[in-house]
Amino acid sequence: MKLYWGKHTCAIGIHVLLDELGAKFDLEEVDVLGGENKKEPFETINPKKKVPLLVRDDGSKLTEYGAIATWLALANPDAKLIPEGVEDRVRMIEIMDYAVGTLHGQAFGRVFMPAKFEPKDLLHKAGLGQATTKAEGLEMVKQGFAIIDRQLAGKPYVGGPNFSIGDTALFYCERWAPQVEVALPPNVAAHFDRMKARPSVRRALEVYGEA
Ligand SMILES: N[C@@H](CCC(=O)N[C@@H](CS)C(=O)NCC(=O)O)C(=O)O
Repeated sequence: MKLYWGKHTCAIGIHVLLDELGAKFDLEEVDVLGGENKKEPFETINPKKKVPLLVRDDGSKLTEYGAIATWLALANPDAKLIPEGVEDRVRMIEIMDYAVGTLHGQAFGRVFMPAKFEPKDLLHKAGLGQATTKAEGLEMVKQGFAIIDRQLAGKPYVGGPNFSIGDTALFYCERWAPQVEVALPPNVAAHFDRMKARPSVRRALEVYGEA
């Protein structure tokens, strides 16, 4: 398998899962900050122009965080990366979807790439565009973590007692919080510490230059 990744990106969560599984995988770095994802050859490799992209051993490509994580879990059932109980499972999916779609896609997206969320007319003309969008994004980041904090009350991992694929989605969002100077609320901060104590996370952070 080959994982296309970028230094500051959510691909780190998939890296953690591959490591947890003891999978053999190659890494192909894409300079996302430098815009390499929007140029050839990557834009032909993944027309979505995003990482993570997982190329599986049969050569097929898989995109979207939740799909890649779910496939890794289903293809390796012994690792039990999806909670078994129905309630734990749906709670895990609830947080994973929220982390990927809202916290990442909507909130951090506004902070890191405000131009993508702006009407290209009035705000720009008034010189208010990026600052307004970033401030809105930061507020959404704080609200998002506050919601997850309540959902994490009394449980160590997003799916209950055990680590699962959903934890890696929350982890990659937690990793961005210090970069935007947002303090994590207590249950989320404890989850982040728990994640950073995992050998798989420590090894991934080394690759991402943050150990
Ligand atoms: N919906 C995608 C989102 C992936 C995504 O937004 N990746 C970011 C890095 S964290 C990216 O490649 N961004 C490049 C860009 O938007 O130009 C998923 O779930 O995998």
